[in-house]
Amino acid sequence: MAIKTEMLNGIAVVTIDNPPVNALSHGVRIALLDAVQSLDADANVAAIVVHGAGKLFVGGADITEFDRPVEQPGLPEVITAIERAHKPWIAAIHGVALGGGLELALGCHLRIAAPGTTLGLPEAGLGLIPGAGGTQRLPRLIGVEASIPIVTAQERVGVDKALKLGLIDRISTNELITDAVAFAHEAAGAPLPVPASQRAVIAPATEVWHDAEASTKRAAKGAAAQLLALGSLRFGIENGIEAGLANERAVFLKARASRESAALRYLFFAERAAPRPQDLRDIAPRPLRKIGVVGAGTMGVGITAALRNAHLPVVLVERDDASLARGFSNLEKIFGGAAAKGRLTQDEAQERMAGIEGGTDYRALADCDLVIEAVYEDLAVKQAAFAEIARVCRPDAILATNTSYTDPRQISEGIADTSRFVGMHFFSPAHVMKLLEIVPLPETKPDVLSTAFALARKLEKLPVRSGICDGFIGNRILRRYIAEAIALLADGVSISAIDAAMREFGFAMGPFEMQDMAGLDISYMRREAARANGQDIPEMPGDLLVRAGRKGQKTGGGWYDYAVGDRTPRPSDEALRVIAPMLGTPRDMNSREISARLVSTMADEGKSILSEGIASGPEQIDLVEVHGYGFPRWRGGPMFMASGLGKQND
Ligand code: T1G
Repeated sequence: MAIKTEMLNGIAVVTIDNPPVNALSHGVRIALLDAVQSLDADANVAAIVVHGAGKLFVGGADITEFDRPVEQPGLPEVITAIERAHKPWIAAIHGVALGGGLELALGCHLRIAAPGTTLGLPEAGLGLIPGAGGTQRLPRLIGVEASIPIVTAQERVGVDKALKLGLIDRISTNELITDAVAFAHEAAGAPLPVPASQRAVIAPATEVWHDAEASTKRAAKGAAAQLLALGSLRFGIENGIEAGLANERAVFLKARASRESAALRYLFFAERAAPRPQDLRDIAPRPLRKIGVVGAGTMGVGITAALRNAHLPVVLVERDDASLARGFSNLEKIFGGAAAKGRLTQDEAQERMAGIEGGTDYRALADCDLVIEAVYEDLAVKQAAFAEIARVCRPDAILATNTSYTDPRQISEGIADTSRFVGMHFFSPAHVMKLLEIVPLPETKPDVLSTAFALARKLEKLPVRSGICDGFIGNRILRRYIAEAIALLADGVSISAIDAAMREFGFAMGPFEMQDMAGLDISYMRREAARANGQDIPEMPGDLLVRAGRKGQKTGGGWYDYAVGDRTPRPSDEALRVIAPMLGTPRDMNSREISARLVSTMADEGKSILSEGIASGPEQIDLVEVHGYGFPRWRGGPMFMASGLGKQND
């Protein structure tokens, strides 16, 4: 049953019970509307408390319904019925009240929340706007300026701020339902509060709207929903509640059918499925009590910080004291920085460091359950590290290599039992980036793989399984993307036009700016090593640039020139001179044509990755692109775009 009602001496307590997040599905809406009508007519009912079963109030409308036409009654109808009831409805909120959940609470006459509750309108994150009164009731309850960040930037509000704003009327001090029933008794004996929708609201000065529009546009980076939500809020303030509600619903329904919303809902579900692959759900992971990290360079430090943020004890091993000391100093900077920003208390920062046992003797790894090798990306160095690691670790310890493209089969060659071996490609900075490519060997045991995914969950990472190929999923697509950008140069399109087109598409930077930031010499050295190994790798403009000493930002110039201490890319005559033999006759190409060509190239490589079984589904590739390579989230990813999903609505 989606809701149940029980009587507590004259107060009807309505419990929404629709696991896992009490989403306001069609069944819940029907039951709620029935309850409003029947409880209003029941002479024994003085007031009503509505709350959510389980760990939260209501997580929102039911997103799984959004690919189908709206089934009546819609949420606005339910909320309006509550608001027009003759008896007071009190929302008793705990955990979260999000989206339609907060809108439901706004339709109630009063709101009481348990400590620790957060309230928000995250619809824009799904390419939507609040569609059941959120952009209209909220400003009439807490004012326009306080509403803007909640409606457009998905700002979550805690109970203290909510009380101060007037978003809630009380904070529960004991047991939430007991306090809510007492509150309901008080309300039953008093005149009905003026519903939020009927309250007067002061229109802000015009510059408030202009400033909000400018900042929302900047933050949206090309996505539409945030600005639509702001527009809906403003329309209702300037045209009154009835027109405002009607306009909001119309804008919501259009957004609900948009390609942007289809893309963001696609990612929402893909992100939640990724950490629990179907084929591993019944395979128990091994216990992880202590993790070893070998290498205290950038990656080893980032991985150690991520492990400590998950409260896992770490043994950090380096080859010598100086390198180890550098690693510890960098870890102190990470946690000290988090404490300075208030993300950690000083005690938490100290606890992070206290959980790291440092050493230069591999024998310190002896009782680790899993060891992550994070030494220099060189096959011989990695193999040497594993020779030591395998010698000192327990035979049941899982051995993992952090590698961004080296074949884990080669890295594990010297190990007797490779069934316990797995590749784990962390993205730098490893304590910040959520993406983790997990690369099993053919012989990796299922419970080893299940443990790698369990570790990813514990680190709150987004794990994507990759088969073995050069560059796995992300770097393989990146290499193809860069090659196509260089092909555009040969077609005569300019470096800056290509980068500008990809920024306009929604990337933070274009392919050439990005190479200058990463450094051109890393991929150059890989090409040179492959050439030395007899591979036929054609000359590339990047080779010419590196040989001319133009390695990117770090040398003051690569594809672009950079002034000292300034990362602003400036077109470079010197670079053009160096790569002149590889440039085509200058020609124009419009930015949409440039981005279409580069994104379709990414999708083509993705199709090959799928056909080779390197990735299990297109959504895996899109998760890699969105979470590891800056693909604009509101476009869903190259595979989503190539699929044409949601295209019919644009
Ligand atoms: N609808 C349907 N399913 C949902 C859902 C929702 N709103 N929210 C979560 N799920 C599923 C999710 O797919 C997963 O499924 C399971 O619940 C647990 O999710 C009209 C239009 C509420 C903070 O955007 O932020 O209201 O993988 O792992 O970590 O104006 O879920 O187990 O099969 O995230 O405890 C607005 C989205 C909707 C909130 C709980 N609401 N959800 O976090 O669990 S649009 C949102 C969340 C709307 C109105 C508009 C989180 C959570 P499975 P989980 P969690």
